[in-house]
Amino acid sequence: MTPHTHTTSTERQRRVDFDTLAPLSIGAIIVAVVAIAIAIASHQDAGTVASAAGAGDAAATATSETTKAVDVKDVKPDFSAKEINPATEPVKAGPKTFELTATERKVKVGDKVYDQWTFNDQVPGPVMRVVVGDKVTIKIKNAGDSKLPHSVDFHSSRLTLGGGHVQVNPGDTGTYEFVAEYPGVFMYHCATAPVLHHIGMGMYGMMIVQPKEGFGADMPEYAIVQHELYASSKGIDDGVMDAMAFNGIPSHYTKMPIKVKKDARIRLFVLNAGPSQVSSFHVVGTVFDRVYEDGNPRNVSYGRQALMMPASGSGVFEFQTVGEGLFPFVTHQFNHAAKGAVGMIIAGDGKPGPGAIDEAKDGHH
Ligand SMILES: [Cu+2]
Repeated sequence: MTPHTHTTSTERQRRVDFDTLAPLSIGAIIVAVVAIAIAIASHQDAGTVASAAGAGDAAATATSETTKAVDVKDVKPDFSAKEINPATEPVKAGPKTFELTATERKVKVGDKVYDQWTFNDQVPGPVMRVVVGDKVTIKIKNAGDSKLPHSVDFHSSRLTLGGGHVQVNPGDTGTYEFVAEYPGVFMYHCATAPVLHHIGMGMYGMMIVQPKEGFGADMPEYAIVQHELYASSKGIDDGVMDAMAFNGIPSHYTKMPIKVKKDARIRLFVLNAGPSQVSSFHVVGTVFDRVYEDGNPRNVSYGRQALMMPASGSGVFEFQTVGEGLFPFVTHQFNHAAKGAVGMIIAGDGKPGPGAIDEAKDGHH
């Protein structure tokens, strides 16, 4: 950092805040943040299972039996969890068709193997984006090697059971249509009984329904789904999660941060898929200029620090990352952040920079 001869109180505050970080490279800062998150998480995880495999069979029979933990070395995953690029962009109005394939897989997530039920082999399922008034066609396929029927309930629809009346057996397909009538950020999820287990195993995702006039000024947009990861059927029943995540992998965006320009204005679409916990979404180092509760611009509020999102609740968050530096995003229920519901936005070079503070001093702000 450039030495300053005169410092405003704001600037001093900022320099004090980052004094301990200043000598570190950005890489070291990220490593430190990750290390802190992991340290807290592993402290809290002490005594829990080493592997999460085995939830599937138990959940399939809808019993409350605790499945035995299996050492990760003994479980061969079908694949590693997909790293989800959170970037999303506006779409044009018009009919849209989405194909979802339900699968039941063993997925390596971090250093554990979870039994997961998925849409398109990813948890959360794909982000779908439409415009108010669009006719939406959903085509569901259930993989031939599935053991269970699956289905999809769209909260953005006004269909019976949200579309969950179409139950699809292994190897079969199903289809239905609806018109997206309300703008917002909506959950979709498997609606096959027991629904708690089908969601707890990973069958959910986000549909963004744009207002006809759009969400507002052009800015980078990112879609983030907060959710729980469970290691056993009993864990799902009792709401005792093994880990928490944004977009599938605990703490993933602390290792693969979202990078934006300095002073960036950005828009986040955030959904709490649950199935059983609430989210208190917050971005460290900023104040939300505007929040659209449930993603509907008519539910606007200003100057927010956090939004309470119930299970299946959501929000659109607009804010500025002032200057350069690190802007972690969390659920401010910090025991959940410690379990992996934490990510990182890096503005500019990631070092705490003069940014808008210098501009303010020069009278350009
Ligand atoms: Cu299902």
